[in-house]
Amino acid sequence: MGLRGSKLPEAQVLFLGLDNAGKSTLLYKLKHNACVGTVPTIGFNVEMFEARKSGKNIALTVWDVGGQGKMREHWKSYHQDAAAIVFIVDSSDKGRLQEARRELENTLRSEPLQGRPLILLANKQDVDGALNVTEIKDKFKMKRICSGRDWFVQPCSASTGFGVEEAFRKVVQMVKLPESGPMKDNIKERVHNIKASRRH
Ligand code: G3D
Ligand code: MG
Repeated sequence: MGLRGSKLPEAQVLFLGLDNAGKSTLLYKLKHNACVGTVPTIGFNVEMFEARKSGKNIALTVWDVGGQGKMREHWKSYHQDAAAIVFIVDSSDKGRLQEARRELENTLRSEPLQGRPLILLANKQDVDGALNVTEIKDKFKMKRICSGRDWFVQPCSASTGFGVEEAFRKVVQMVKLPESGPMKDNIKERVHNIKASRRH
């Protein structure tokens, strides 16, 4: 079952990337078409989306997992269930591109994520001097690090909305639905457990 008890075929999508890349801004732009003021994510944000794939309605649960301290111990379980990875890059922050690339490479090495599609979002395209898609592909050595999986680089701006719809459509197109319909894992229960463990 999904967050709202949906019986639709469901897949989980992970938003990853360095802090300040724009993950939370993008999540809320997608969900509410609004620019909400974000604060650094402590823990996680999660939203449910419905979409159409191959003529069927599906549900996507999108996890925007904060990078801080205690949450890291939960990352493995997010990797286990992720049907697609969306890695968000601040294309205007040249000083942190190498750090972002290393983070992406580490993510792609994770055993449960082998073969899962990757959509890399070259975010903050509205900022003067932001690297374009060709430059990002080159800097991240995408062909080399993504061999063995489907991948795509989409330019976008979570602030202005440029490229955001296209990014979502690409995720829907590339995500692989789990074979046996709704996930066994009860997401509501997992959210509850994670919240409970954060209180301790
Ligand atoms: P994170 O969730 O990846 O850590 P946030 O990142 O979504 O919290 O965004 C970090 C900062 O980047 C926010 O600015 C946010 O407004 C800004 N941002 C996100 N996407 C874009 C974009 O496409 N263009 C521009 N120009 N800014 C963006 P503040 O100032 O609130 O810290
Ligand atoms: Mg955040």
